[in-house]
Amino acid sequence: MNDRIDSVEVLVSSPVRNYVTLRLRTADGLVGLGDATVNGRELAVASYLSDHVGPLLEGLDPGRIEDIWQYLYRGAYWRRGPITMAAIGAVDMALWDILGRRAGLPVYQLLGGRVRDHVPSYGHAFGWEIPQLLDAVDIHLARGARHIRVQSGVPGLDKVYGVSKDLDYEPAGRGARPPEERFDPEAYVRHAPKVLEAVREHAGPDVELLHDAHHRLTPTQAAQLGKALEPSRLFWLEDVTPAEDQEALRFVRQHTTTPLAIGEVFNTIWDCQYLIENRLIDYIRTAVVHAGGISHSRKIYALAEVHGVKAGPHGPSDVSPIAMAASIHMGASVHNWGVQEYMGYPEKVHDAFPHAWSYSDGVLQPGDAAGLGVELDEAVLSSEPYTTAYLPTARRLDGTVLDW
Ligand code: KDG
Ligand code: MG
Repeated sequence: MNDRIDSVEVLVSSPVRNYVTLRLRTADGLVGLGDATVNGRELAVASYLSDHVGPLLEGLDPGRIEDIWQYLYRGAYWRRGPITMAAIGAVDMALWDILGRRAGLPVYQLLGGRVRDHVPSYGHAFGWEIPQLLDAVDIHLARGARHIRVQSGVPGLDKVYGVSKDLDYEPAGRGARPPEERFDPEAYVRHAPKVLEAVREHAGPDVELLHDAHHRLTPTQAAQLGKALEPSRLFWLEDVTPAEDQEALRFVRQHTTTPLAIGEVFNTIWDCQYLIENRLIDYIRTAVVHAGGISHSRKIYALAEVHGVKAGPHGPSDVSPIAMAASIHMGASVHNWGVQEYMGYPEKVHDAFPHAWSYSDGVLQPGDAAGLGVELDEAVLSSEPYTTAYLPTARRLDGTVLDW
């Protein structure tokens, strides 16, 4: 029996951007860290952890990882959803961290050991106009990237998902109300093929190109776009339609061979099950923090493996370096792995969460520190207080609400 959990702390702060961090301590002095960040809903998860989960953890055996997962999932009665599953995810990450620290082994070793020499990753290249985008692609190519996500502006629109006027892209806007964007799906569907064609022409045939449609097309528009992008031979086209309309992907599948990736807004295996079992996607995008942690993500990836679907976890800067660590440890040890999204972080975020994992030349390494290999520099972590920030909302040009 392992020593008991005797301290549960929820740290809400904003080193450059908002993060929610869970820290567990055991009576024999071990620490476990978990990420609980849900962009724009941080305080909801913080309360769920502080008010409803933390008190239940005190006195429990941290070695009973699966039992605690089941206890927090089934014992809550009300289940699933981004807030609940991020809270459970943070606890799960922290418990695997404690187990690794106790065993003196990196988490990937506890998960069965390495299956690859490095974890392939992709970063974000964006540009308002095509020449600017091609310059951004060149930067990624120069650093050895083999996978690059490309996003551009759309003529006639002043804001588009994934494109910012400066180098760092943080979609959440500070303030009491979400920023609002206007979007024209039809103009986007007309323009995107020209962009991807220009990038493929510029970058050559070998680099893997990814593109994110970000939930806002109809099934027919998604099918049209997928077909129009076939000459550009994408590695994946992401979130072509709102992920809850799962039958829509069957229609899209019938019209295009462009590989499809969906799932960053999913938070349990039951959200993913239909798409995976019917092979309506090629990559499942759940993030370890949002999908119940390492224990549950492993089950999602195992189901995906049976049906020829690969993992392509969500990894923007709103997934903290702790969750990034957990994802990289899984990327090192899960066979059916596609690619890890790695948007990168501002330097201060790396400083707030000193980590053993590393990025270079387009690939990630988990490092061999015990556990997840992440520590906290509390002075940096708490140097900026949390302030409300919301992801944008979107409307069509006529004012109709649209998925952002
Ligand atoms: O907080 C929301 C972002 O994580 C999301 O918009 C980023 O779609 C995204 C991606 O693929 O990284
Ligand atoms: Mg996305």
